[in-house]
Amino acid sequence: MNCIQDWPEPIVRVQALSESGLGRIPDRYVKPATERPVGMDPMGDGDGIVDIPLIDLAGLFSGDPAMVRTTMGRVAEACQQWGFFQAVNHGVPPYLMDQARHVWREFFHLPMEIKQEYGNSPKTYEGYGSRLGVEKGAILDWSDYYFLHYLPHSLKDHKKWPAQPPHHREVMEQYLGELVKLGGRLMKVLSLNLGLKEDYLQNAFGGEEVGACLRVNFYPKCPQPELTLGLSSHSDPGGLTILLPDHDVPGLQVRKDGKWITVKPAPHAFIINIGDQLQVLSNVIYKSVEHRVIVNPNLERVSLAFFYNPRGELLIEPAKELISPENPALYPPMTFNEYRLYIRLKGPRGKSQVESLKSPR
Ligand SMILES: O=C(O)CCC(=O)C(=O)O
Repeated sequence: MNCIQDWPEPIVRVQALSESGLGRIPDRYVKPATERPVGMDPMGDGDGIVDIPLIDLAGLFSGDPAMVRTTMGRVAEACQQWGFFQAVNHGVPPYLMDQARHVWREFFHLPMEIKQEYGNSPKTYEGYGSRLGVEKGAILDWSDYYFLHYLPHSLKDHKKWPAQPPHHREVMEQYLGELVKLGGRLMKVLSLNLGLKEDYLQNAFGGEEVGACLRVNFYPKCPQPELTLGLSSHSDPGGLTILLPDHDVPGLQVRKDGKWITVKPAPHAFIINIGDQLQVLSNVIYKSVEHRVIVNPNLERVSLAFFYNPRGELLIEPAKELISPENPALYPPMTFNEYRLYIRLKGPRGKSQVESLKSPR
């Protein structure tokens, strides 16, 4: 799928840089002045007034039609106005969320030679990585990550998942199984909220065999957080993202009306956001929104981003039911495999791809 076979430069692990105790970050990580996180709010305390919506999903499963309607309404509003929300009472057991984060933190603290066995290449991105994009000389982000496939079954390969710490694969199988269920439930809510049949989006994504993958982000402590980013601004290229943040360490910032808002994670909440493929399918009723991650001088941070995506070879285009002479389709059909080549080659670049493909109204 991707013609690039290898990284353009030797890979440097950001964690190793951080642990070397350096006082200044190398120039490779210094962002241009316009991209630096001015007015940082590393603990998400801010003015405490603005945050993304927090939605209690228990209402969806309550059996009470009024509660179901109210909750669906809140989800619809969040998808249209924010492209982001936090969800509590989502059905995934809290102990499993904690275990999943814990086994990954343990993985990143294994000796480097064990982690290097899983070193990735830009061909598939699977494994242990330290950069997105293959442009020689690019300014890099202050993070390492691990990427793996869960669905479709043909792409899942346990040999590419860490074998350590013990129980890692077992915990992740259980966790990812739960997230696929949650993703499926949310697809129904999002479809109905668009006035589509309940199974519309699920079918558009491939039915039983959607694409599902995980990127675990590890943001080491950074001696000069004001000069860099853990992850540059981007919208997610896929369908729906279900993020397990680090509950103790805020870092995710969402762009709203030109301002960056630091999300304050609620206990055992997931942060859910719309990706570009849902912006396309909904013909921009739902919006994918730019977000980025700031880093911290005293605390490392771990987050698990689960991507519920269309299967790679399916054509994605605006739903016919949402198109009319007054609302023409804003996007041409494109497979997700073709679509995601952009971020895989260029790295995170705000909303440039989804905006450049949109036809002017
Ligand atoms: O670490 C985070 O909070 C966000 C991660 C993210 O945006 C991503 O992995 O795409």
